[in-house]
Amino acid sequence: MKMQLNEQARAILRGNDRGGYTIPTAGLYPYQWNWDSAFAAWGFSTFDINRAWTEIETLFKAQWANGMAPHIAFWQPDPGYFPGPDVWGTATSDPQTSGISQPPVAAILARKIWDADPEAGRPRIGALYPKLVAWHRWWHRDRCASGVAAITHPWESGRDNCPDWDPGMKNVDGTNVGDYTRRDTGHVDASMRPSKTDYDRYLAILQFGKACGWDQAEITANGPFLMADPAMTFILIRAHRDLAAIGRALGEDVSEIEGWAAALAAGLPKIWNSDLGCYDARDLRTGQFANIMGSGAFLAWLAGEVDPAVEARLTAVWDRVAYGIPSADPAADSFNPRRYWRGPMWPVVNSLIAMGLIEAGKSDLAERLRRETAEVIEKGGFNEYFDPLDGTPCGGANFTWTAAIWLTWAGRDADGGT
Ligand code: 9WN
Repeated sequence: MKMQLNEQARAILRGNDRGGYTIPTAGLYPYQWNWDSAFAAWGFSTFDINRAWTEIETLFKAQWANGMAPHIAFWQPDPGYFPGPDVWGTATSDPQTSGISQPPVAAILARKIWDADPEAGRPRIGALYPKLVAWHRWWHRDRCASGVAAITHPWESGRDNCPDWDPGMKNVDGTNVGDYTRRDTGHVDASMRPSKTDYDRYLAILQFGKACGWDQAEITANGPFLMADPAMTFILIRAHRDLAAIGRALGEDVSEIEGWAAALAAGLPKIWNSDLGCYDARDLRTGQFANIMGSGAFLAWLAGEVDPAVEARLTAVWDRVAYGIPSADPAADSFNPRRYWRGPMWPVVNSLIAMGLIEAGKSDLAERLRRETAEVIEKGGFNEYFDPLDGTPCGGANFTWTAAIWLTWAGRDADGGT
């Protein structure tokens, strides 16, 4: 069965390959998405290292002059997705892109890909390095002024519909966005997707960015939504550290990157929610915390920021489900086990949490997470995400990042073998 699933996972990556970039899944997501592509590259690295590097190189062909690597690159027209390039209306042309970014996992995974074949990777990482540095500098300058990493749109977080964003979203006026036709609910059941009110607000935030010509200073100062994201902060701390390690190995001066990582780590008290006893999302306009434990808080391991008391609280949340890690605490009123990001478990997020667990020496927890993730895939297939209570596969099928993390992590034996 293992060999068959390995084969199937490779076939999904090949099948979603559109020539230099990989779509997340046909129909629902027909373009190149930023963090999906980094995971795709990691998956390809298990059987085609050249194709792995190409994936990241293609992503960075869409990089903006200000350093931002956009969340979507619209390489070819596709009427099956909304909002498409014209709705975003950015100044980019080849390719057109969205106007926000997504979690910067590229440096974390590029380092792993380089480790897999140092000789083949040397020229590829050498050429990518300045682009990664420019993107990380953009994060530091345009998203981290508060001390921690902020997002200007829920889609920027990658965990789009989490209850984490509810405090910020409730203050976004979505009543004047005009008529539009959603496409997502034509591909998957509406009960698994965000509500119409959410979509109106997503569009209102987008329209603000478009109206100011995607002026980053204007968006962060006056945009309708600005929230501190613990997950983004942990990912970025870890990504800065990995980028610094890459730079060091290339003989570069990495003091600027080390400074970014240290500044973020020093900023963490800003998102410490003492009532909840863990790091939490926070509305930077009002100061309000989201008061929710979920996969974002679990990513603290990735940055080495979990003490025993926090670990106990996090594992209590995990113990409330059969298949971890839930994107939101099942004890919270907002919990919904199947609606996108409001409770389901995402194998791809689990893979990042496990990376942190392994480095923290928590191999038993890491192995539990790997087994639970492998089990839902073995039973349900390579879906976008899963119900954490009963393991039901949800969202899109034949999903690139689920196939990728099967090959790199979930489908491997505890000792890392295939
Ligand atoms: C908006 C592609 C992307 C993921 C995100 C996930 C979902 C898009 C959408 O799909 O977001 O970016 O239209 O719902 O939330 O994490 O990158 O897989």
